[in-house]
Amino acid sequence: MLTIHGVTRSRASRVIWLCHELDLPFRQEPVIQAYRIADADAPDAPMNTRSPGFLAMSPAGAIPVIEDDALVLSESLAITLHLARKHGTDIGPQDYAEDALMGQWSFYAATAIEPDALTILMLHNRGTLQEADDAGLVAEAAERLVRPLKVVDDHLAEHGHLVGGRFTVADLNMAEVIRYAQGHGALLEPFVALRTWLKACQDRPAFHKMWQARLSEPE
Ligand SMILES: N[C@@H](CCC(=O)N[C@@H](CS)C(=O)NCC(=O)O)C(=O)O
Repeated sequence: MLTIHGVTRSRASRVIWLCHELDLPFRQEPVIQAYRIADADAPDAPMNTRSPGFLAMSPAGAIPVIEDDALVLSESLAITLHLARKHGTDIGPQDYAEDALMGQWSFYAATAIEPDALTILMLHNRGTLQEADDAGLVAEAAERLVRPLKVVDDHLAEHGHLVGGRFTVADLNMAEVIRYAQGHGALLEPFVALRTWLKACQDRPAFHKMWQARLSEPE
């Protein structure tokens, strides 16, 4: 059976959402981020991203990681693309061109959107703006995001989805990355097609199932 290493309050959420979309059974090992534990190196610390046992499997020391038979795979978007390719019906690529486009949108999410969206998650969404510097960083991140979000919004306004006119792993990957910036209402406000699409993605039963599991984990 597929094993997912990583708590749901992490980028493992992407993999778990996809597994629910695919009705794919999995076992979850709740490896937690080291920075969320007071003493990650203590002998009684829970399995975390600095635990020797975890590092032996995945030296990059980050979650999620999957074990899929003999394959050990890290990088959340590589994992979702792999699983969609392997198990996907409509959610995965139907030909090489779709495969390429799903990769294109996923890498765009990871490189053009995720770093600044994470800044917004960390400094804006959590209401931890403590210093004027933080407000400045959020404003700069939001300004940089306008261009890539417009690219996504324009595409969605014309096509409804990112690839193939249907919900695919590309939408899932992009929606999970844009979710980090979702708390910044003013940033997303002009992008009507994007907001409509994001709501539809997050209305999916498989997303809800993942989200409930996420909420049931300690913060
Ligand atoms: N690009 C990687 C990033 C993985 C990553 O940074 N994961 C975070 C949790 S969401 C983590 O494991 N951090 C470990 C730590 O800081 O100790 C991916 O998409 O999987």
